[in-house]
This record gives sequence, structure tokens and C-alpha cells, in this order.
Amino acid sequence: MRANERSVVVAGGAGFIGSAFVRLLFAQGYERVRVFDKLTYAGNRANLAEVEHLPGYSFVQGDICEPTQVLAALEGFDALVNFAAESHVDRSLHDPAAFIRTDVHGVFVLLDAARTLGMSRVVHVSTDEVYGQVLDGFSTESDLLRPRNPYSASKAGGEMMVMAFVETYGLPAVITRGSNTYGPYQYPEKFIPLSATNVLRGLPIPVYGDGRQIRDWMHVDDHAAGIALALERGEAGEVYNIGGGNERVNIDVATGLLRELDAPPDLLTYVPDRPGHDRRYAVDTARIRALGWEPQVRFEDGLAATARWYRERRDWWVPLIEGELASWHDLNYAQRTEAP
Ligand code: NAD
Ligand code: TDX
Repeated sequence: MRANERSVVVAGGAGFIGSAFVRLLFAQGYERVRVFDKLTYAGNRANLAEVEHLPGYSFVQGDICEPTQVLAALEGFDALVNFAAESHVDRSLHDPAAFIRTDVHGVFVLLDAARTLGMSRVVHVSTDEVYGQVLDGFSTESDLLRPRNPYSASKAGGEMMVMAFVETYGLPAVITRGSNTYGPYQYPEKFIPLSATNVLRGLPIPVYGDGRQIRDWMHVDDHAAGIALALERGEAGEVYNIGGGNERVNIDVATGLLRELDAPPDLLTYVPDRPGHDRRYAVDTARIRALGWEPQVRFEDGLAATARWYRERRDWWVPLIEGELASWHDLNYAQRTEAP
């Protein structure tokens, strides 16, 4: 079977990276793709508007923690790619139980269903955060995992379960560990979309601590392409780092956005730090590059395009701001600053 003749279930496909991945699969010629998603606050069917008219597309609303729903959704498909997760570090500080439920137990339920159904390929999407903070050098796939917050600890737990299924049951699964991702359709809780939408509303950008933390930023289309390659050519039982190679301190990212949105520098506001804030992440990407991947989007170009997208797509984000995000902003930012 040629790789793109596989039929694929994308769990969490209504989220930010999952929806970009679904768009990419259709662009690559995959003909049968099903999104399985609970539609939590972060899931949004509007993210899939470009593909929902395609004959090979289907959408099933369901929870990865519910075995009956999962088995029914996966039956008859060759491959599973799992994006479904609670994905925001700050929220994991307030409600860690939700993260353990979805990012650990939910992963187990998916793996068990994939094994029962004899699926030919599973890709589990993980994160560079499982390595914990890396003050110098670059994490390679064989490094120890030292997660330091409830989100990254849950993601590491999910990975351990994937490896257990590979070793114990011979499940043909691979893991990807991606770096900080940005681009269109990202829920405005993460740093770049929060900053862009705040600036567009005339509100400050809340910078945690000294703002000199380092993240390696990757455009969502590059991340999706890396995961698609892992689906096509990844070796079962292997882990693949995927990183944009764009290390930036947070204040430079914020300043870049202010410039792109023609906003004054005094919108940048220092607020009390995130507890347990990891200082830096950086991954060695030699292994995924050996499969033929390399990032295509220059960070400055991607940031400018993303700022433009948020400026032009108020129809997408204003309803979100008026909904669940208002109470999240109160919970996370009220004690830090009066403004956001
Ligand atoms: P997101 O929060 O935008 O989307 C998560 C999706 O999962 C949503 O559509 C949500 O409805 C769905 N979901 C949540 N719980 C579910 C459940 N119990 N059952 C079914 N669906 C459920 O997340 P994202 O930023 O697109 O991240 C996708 C994946 O990539 C996550 O696993 C995350 O850990 C990983 N990742 C994200 C980044 C990043 O910078 N955003 C970087 C590296 C890795
Ligand atoms: O209001 C903010 N102010 C601020 O200074 C927010 C929301 C963030 N920050 C800082 C914290 C981080 O140093 O910006 C940096 C990026 O923060 P987030 O966008 O919350 O991402 P991060 O915590 O780095 O985690 C992200 O990358 C790894 C994703 O949310 C994860 O899903 C992914 O696994």
C-alpha cells in the first residue's frame, strides 16, 4: 500500500495542530480521513472548514477516554494519529487532573483500541517539554525525560504507555516530540495568539517573569509536515524530535508582534512568573531530518503572516474571546495584572 492510500483517524483533529495536519493530509492525496474529537474549549469545527466538504472526510465527536466511542470511531481505518490532549501548561497548574485523564489515561484507551483492531500504524504526538528545561545544548531522543510541570509530566506518562504497547504487544507506534508551534487557528491562550489578540484589542502583552525564557518556535505547517513524514516513514518504536530551529527569548517574540501590528512598545507588561517555568527548550532534529524533513518557514515571515491572520480573522477569534476565554483570563491573569 502506498503511504497516502492509508485511511487515517486524527484524534484531536479539531484543535490547532491537528486541523493543520488534516488539511495537509488531503493536500498530500490521502483520501479517507476521519477526525475524532471531543470538542473541548480548544476544539473548533471552524478550523476544519477547508476540508469538511471533501467526500473522504468524516467527523465523529467523542472522548478518547471512552473505549466504546473510540473503538467505533477507529474501526475500519488503517492508521491513528493522536493530537488529542489538554495542551496548555498554565491550565495544568490550575487543574492537573484533567491532564492526567486525557494525556495519560486517554492515550491508553486509544492504544488499546488500536491494538484490538490491529491498526497498521499509530503516531502519538508529544512535545519537547517532556525533556524538561534544557539550559545548554540540545535534547536528543535518547535523553532522560525530566518533566517539571503537570502538563509535561502527563505527556511523558502518555509516551511511556506508547512504549509499553510497542514492547509488550508489538504495536507499530511512533512518537513525535515537537517544539513550540505557532500559526493560524491557535486558541488565544498560548503566548503568540494571546499576545496578538490582546494587542488587537488594545490590551497589554503579559510577559511572565523577566521574559528571557527561550522557546524554539516552529510554524504549524512545518510541524504538521514532520508528523506526516513520521506517519509515512517513521520506524515503529522510534521517537522523532521536530523543532523549528528558531530559538527566541519571549520578549523578542512579543516585540516582533508589536512591530507587525503597529502597536506601541509600552503594551509589553511584565507580570509575576509562571510557577516552575522552564527556562529553555531546544531539540536536536537530526533524526527527522534524515527522513527528509526540514522546516520551510522563516520565523520572521511566519510571525508576520500570523499577525496578519489574526488581524484579518476577527470572525474566528472574537467569539472565542467572548466565550470561555473570559473566565480563563480572569483566573490566570487577574492576580498578575489588572488589564488582560
Ligand atoms: P489544542 O489544545 O489546540 O487541541 C487539542 C484538541 O484535542 C482539541 O480539538 C480538543 O477538543 C481535543 N481534545 C482534548 N481532550 C480530548 C479528549 N478527551 N478526547 C478527544 N478530543 C480531545 O492543542 P494543539 O496545540 O493543537 O496540540 C496538539 C498536540 O500537539 C497535543 O498533544 C500537544 O501536547 C502537542 N504539542 C503542541 C505544541 C504546541 O506548541 N501547541 C507543541 C508540541 C506538541
Ligand atoms: O501570558 C503568557 N505570558 C508569557 O510570558 C503566556 C501564556 C506565556 N508566556 C511565556 C511562557 C513561555 O515561556 O511564553 C512562553 C510560551 O508559553 P506558551 O505559549 O504557554 O507555551 P509553553 O508553555 O512553552 O508550551 C507550549 O509548547 C510546548 C505548548 O503550549 C505546549 O502544548 C507544547 O507542548
